[in-house]
Amino acid sequence: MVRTPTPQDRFSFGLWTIGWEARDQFGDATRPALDPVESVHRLAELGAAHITFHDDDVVPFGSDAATRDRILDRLKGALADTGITVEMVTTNTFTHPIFKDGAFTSNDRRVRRYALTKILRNVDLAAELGADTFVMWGGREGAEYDSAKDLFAAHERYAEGIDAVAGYIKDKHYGLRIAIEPKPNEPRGDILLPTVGHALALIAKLQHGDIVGLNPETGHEQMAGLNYTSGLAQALWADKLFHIDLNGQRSIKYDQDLVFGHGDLFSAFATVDLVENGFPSGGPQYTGPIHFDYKPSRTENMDGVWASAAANMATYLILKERALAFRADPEVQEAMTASGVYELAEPTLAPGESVADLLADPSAYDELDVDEVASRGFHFVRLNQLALEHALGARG
Ligand SMILES: [Mn+2]
Repeated sequence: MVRTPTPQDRFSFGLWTIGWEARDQFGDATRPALDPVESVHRLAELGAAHITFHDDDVVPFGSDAATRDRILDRLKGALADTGITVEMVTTNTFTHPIFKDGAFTSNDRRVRRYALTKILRNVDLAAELGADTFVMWGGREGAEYDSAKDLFAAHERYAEGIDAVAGYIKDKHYGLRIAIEPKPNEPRGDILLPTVGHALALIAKLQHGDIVGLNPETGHEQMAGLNYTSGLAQALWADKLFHIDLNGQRSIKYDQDLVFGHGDLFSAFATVDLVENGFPSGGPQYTGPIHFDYKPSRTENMDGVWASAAANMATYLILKERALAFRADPEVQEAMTASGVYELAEPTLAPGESVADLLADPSAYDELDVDEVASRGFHFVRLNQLALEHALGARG
């Protein structure tokens, strides 16, 4: 039996997910536009706790101030009626043709100034609505051709833009942190900050990097053939995992945005294991919203949209139950010990030991029986089979 989600599960959905009209590269919309107010009510009925949105998901691009206020008042009414809160806001700097060569990194300075203004105005809205996180996905920050960009200047402008927003957040004393969302390609041929690692490296050079972290998305890492859970782990290690976007992706191809678990299911189990159980020997753990950034497939009608939203939450709850059982199983703990999983937490040098001490220690090198040490089996396959059997519900 799958438990019914409750707000305590911290599930969150982008309004652009269920609201996607399913227009793609080759075909027209297959579904009608969805009123954000209806989305809030339906998500509340399904047991979600939060929504997130791009500015343009709620207020159409170019709306005048009176229209904007009227639309936002309706949304606030729905939030008050349901108890749903806004945990994250992000800015659309990719749909309108003005952004066709990027926002912060467009070759046209007028576009960069327009984009920065659009984002700063949206930061004000995010703060007003009580969001904790301001996501930046630079979907158009890139190029199709290597000759098109001065890539040194592009990184300078990208950093300048993020620092300008972070500095504004600090000046205004907003309770917001910025989370960069990496993606390797699509819609641009190549996108700047293509992976978690690239984004972490840029953050390290920022003036206001202390309030800038990551929003890694399952499919975005997997599109590059990378391990999503490993990306989350490095972001946690760096104290930079500010937000997550969960979905499904079946290997290296276009961005599928499937339901969570409908891509690489065993990888999804590992992701939930990390989020819910943390690292085997402790350390930082993700405690933020469980946010889904998926697209209901183009084949679905509105009934299918809501079924797919529920599927994300159901899959997460099933995997959570399995992951908790996996780690609680004494046989698994024994197998992890046999595999040396806990040994890795012990520093390589002893407390107070210097590199000179190590070099003078004959037991570390000259006297070490390397053949004996090399003969150790790590039994990782047995441990992985235990994980698989727990993931499939064949144990506990
Ligand atoms: Mn996303």
